[in-house]
Amino acid sequence: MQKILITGGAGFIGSNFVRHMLNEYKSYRLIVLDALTYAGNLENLADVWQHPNFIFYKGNIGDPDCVANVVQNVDAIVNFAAETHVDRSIHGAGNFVQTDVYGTFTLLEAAKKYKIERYLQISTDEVYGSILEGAFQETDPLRPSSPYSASKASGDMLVHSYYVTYDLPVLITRSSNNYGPYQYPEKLIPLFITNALENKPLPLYGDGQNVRDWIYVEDNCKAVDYVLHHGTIGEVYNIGGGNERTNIYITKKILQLLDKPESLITPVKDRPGHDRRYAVDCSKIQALGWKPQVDFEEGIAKTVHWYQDHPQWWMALKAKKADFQAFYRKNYESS
Ligand code: NAD
Ligand code: TDX
Repeated sequence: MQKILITGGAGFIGSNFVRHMLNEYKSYRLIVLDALTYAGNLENLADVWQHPNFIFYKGNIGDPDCVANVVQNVDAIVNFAAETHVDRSIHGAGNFVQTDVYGTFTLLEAAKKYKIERYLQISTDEVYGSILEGAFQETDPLRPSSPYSASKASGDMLVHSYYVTYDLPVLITRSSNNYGPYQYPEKLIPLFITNALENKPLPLYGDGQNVRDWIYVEDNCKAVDYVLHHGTIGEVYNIGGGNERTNIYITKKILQLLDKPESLITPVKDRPGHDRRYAVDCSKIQALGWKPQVDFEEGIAKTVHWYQDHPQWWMALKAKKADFQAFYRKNYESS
């Protein structure tokens, strides 16, 4: 496995994964295919752009000709490309079905035709739905709540079907909430850090008691690398950070790290279908030898500092009317 296609490599986790792989494997060639939607940003790849083992193609994973052109020259595919924001899926699910389901299908067809050595689908803990106590195992049924998680679950099922029907060498990872550098400032942690830096309200949904398990993005990248190289074909691997926190805890932590007042916290109408808690049992990947290394208190402090140190990166994104401001108004100011 020398040439790896990374779809969605201009997004948050994908760009961190590219950096991780170039550092880790000196002989691999990494080919990024990314449609550069509002969430894709070439600035995320600026430091690897000139790397001799890196190539970028702009293109849509739902375009069969474009996908075939790229896939015929690679050994493995890691599919990060997706529409990823739950709130956007609530306002309109079409792009989610198009990319997370049809785009996955297009990649699978090309992987089958060109006899790819490994196809790794990046999925999410959200496909299992909410769990009030305990943690989901990989064999548990999928009960997605949002159009986003339903699209991701559909992608997972297609991937599994290509393994069963065509013997395609697939793997799936389902990780919990990532945080860290280069996350688009619509997600909880970067939105709240950047709003606080701008002395703007932090719009907290509902009672703020929803729980997520946070994983530092580099820990997830190492886990994906681990599964790509050591996972058993046909299997699913949960990836969690072991850091369950309520949203109100995270909000107060960010304000404390930035020395900003709690009066910025602004309760807003709850997200429709808001999952109360996510939790995944990670014993399967831990048995392979992976475990998360970044403790939440350390990771959140590093993340806050990164956003403090890169105002030009996030201010440019938040200044875009069509991509950021129009969605922000629709999602928050109508509530
Ligand atoms: P992101 O929104 O930051 O990036 C997504 C990337 O995919 C962008 O670069 C975008 O341009 C690209 N893209 C979107 N549609 C495309 C298309 N049709 N063709 C080609 N490229 C396209 O997302 P992220 O947070 O980095 O998530 C990456 C993957 O990890 C997704 O599959 C997501 O479901 C999964 N995931 C994310 C998290 C999280 O907390 N962020 C947790 C679990 C799983
Ligand atoms: O403004 C907000 N206010 C708020 O209270 C936002 C954006 C979020 N929240 C809450 C909703 C969730 O309980 O914070 C929590 C985290 O929200 P998001 O950052 O939107 O993440 P989540 O909905 O948990 O989904 C994320 O994790 C799993 C990613 O967006 C997905 O791509 C991933 O699959």
